[in-house]
Amino acid sequence: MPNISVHTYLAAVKADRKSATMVMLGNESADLDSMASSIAYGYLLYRQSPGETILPVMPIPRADFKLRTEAVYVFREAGISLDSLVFFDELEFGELMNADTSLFLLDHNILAPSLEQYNAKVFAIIDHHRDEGFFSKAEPRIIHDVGSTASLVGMEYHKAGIQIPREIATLLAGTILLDTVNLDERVGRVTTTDSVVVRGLLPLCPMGREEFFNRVQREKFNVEGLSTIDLLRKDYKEFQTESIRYGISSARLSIKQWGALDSNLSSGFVRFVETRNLDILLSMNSFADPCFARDLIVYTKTKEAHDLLCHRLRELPLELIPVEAARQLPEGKGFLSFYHQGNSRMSRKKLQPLLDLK
Ligand SMILES: [Mn+2]
Repeated sequence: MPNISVHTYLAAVKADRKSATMVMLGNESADLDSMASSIAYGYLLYRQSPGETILPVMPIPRADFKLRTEAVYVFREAGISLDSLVFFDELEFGELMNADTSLFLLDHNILAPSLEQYNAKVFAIIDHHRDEGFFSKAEPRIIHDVGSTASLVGMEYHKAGIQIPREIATLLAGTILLDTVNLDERVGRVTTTDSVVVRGLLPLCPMGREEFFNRVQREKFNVEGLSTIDLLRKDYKEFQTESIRYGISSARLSIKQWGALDSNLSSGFVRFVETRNLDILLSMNSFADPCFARDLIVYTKTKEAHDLLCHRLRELPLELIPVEAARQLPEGKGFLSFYHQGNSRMSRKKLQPLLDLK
């Protein structure tokens, strides 16, 4: 089997993207795990079937990539050229999904509402979110509760007996260290799989574990030059129930830092909610103070929804402590509440299924 470099692979598949036979897609928040896992798994499949056109698609517009500051950093360390990548706004996804294409879901196991029409295309899944029970015929269908999808992709290289190139090792290791907070047991995300995989990858990385983690982590929390809207859209997921459209942002700063950065942050919330036509917006804020900590901001359109949701949230094991009195925004603009979240283990991935919004 020829040993094609990652760069050659990405450039070739980009040039040939219109005839892609397999599309690697991460989740809509397009976090580092989604993007790194898509590239890494795409390359593994390409090494196994060099005749196929296996295209990783970055599930965000190219202009939004710069908001993923940790991804900008890890991709640079890995030597992945952004020119060799295909972003969501650079192709017609519907055209890509022709009769012969199969869709591989990385870092999610259910398609975003806007892509549900392609359900029949889903062919394989590698993920670490709660198993939603769909796509039972997917092959492989690997859904394990580990710290990072990147760890599961690393395991696939191992199973296939394919040596991991430096670029891929750097992508995967940077992701796993970030997702598991440097394999910290106290944060409650790391599993044996993550530790075993990352320890195998680190010798191929440009620096040691501590330094790599510290740098990725610093970039993750780098909010320099970002507006409130940028901070909200940086790592954002949207959900639709029968009657409610809601979004959950994962913002990388404390309420206090945010207030210092933007003295009028509530108007940023209102604009964000209005452009997306949301009923509810949660901002789950994570930051280092100096240890990993979380805040939570709750926005709803109506007072009734606000009371109901805040009551529900206080019943969940979030250990919420109000840091400011609930704030009514100008007439008709909604309601905001600010909390410190005592239970820092409660991430969006864990909270969202518990919200039970109807
Ligand atoms: Mn993930």
